[in-house]
Amino acid sequence: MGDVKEAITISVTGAAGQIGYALLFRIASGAVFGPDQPVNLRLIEIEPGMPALEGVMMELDDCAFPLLESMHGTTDLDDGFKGADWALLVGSVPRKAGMERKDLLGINGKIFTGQGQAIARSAASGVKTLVVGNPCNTNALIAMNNADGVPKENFFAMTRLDENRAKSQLAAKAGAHCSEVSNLCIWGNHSATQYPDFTNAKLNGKPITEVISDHDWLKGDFIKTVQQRGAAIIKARGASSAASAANAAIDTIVSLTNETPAGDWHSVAVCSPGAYGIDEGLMASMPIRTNADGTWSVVEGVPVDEFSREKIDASIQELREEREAVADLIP
Ligand code: NAX
Repeated sequence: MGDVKEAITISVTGAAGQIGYALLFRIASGAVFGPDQPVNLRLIEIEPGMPALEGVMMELDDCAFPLLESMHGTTDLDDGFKGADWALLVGSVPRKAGMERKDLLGINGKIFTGQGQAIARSAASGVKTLVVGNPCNTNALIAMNNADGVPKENFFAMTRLDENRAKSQLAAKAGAHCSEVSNLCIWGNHSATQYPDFTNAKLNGKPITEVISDHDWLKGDFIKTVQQRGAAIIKARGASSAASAANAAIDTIVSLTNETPAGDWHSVAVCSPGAYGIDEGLMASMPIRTNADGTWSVVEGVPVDEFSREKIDASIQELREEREAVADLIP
């Protein structure tokens, strides 16, 4: 028998929700951290979610996953984040009819102050946090600023679902397979202002703008389709995207834990170091490379033309406004 790796601990909030249901089984199967990496799952829910979480844990038991070393369900944040190597913040309160975006920012913001503080107190040193629960960029901003002593570069918010959606749309238009599309960056906020940057995207190494001659489509329907894909899924399915969101969370973690292929990048919102005219400290999506040593860098020198600049600026302005709306939650 070869050396058995020590288990790593993954904490997941909102574990009994739709995304949790599509995510936990893949983590426990080895699809995220590798086929030889045992995992401990610490599953966090609010009180009303606990009965459903019991059921999910029963199903995890029933899978008899060889890599699932232990699991624990709890409503207590310190208990839930205890020793976490990764904190996946999926749970949040959905927007209800009549609720303003600002109300949602406030309600969810309060959740993320407490979670940021508990991560700082109880997680493993070196913990990495990926926020999926919406509004994910600003929730991540709040958690990051409340997690005293945890490096800001260890906080991320998910825009990978948008990247994957954009790649599929471009491939379909070009009559190609989505795996042939590279260098697709989502800029800005995970919201309707996000900018899927087709100007730098490539199909088998060739600029997509040379492969797809319908530039009106690229500038119009393509961007709109990606921005509004979430709403289209809700309309078709009667529920928001869950399996594709869980899949994108997995892609994000895999991309952040493996060196990025030469010349390519992936999209994830990070704490802006001030690159590309994006205010330092905002959680904004931009082109990211994971280095061989496991650190990440913003890809430098990605051309931003006038059309892109305008789109990026609009999304960054929205992020500034969101930060303003939750200023009292940021110490
Ligand atoms: P569900 O409503 O199915 O599940 C959410 C779960 O979170 C529930 O079980 C609830 O009890 C729990 N919860 C609520 N507040 C909590 C708290 N304070 N602590 C711990 N658990 C808590 O939603 P689901 O479809 O799983 O979506 C989860 C979040 O992902 C939503 O905020 C959603 O908007 C967001 N999404 C983000 C995406 C992205 O690309 N970043 C895409 C998919 C999704 O829309």
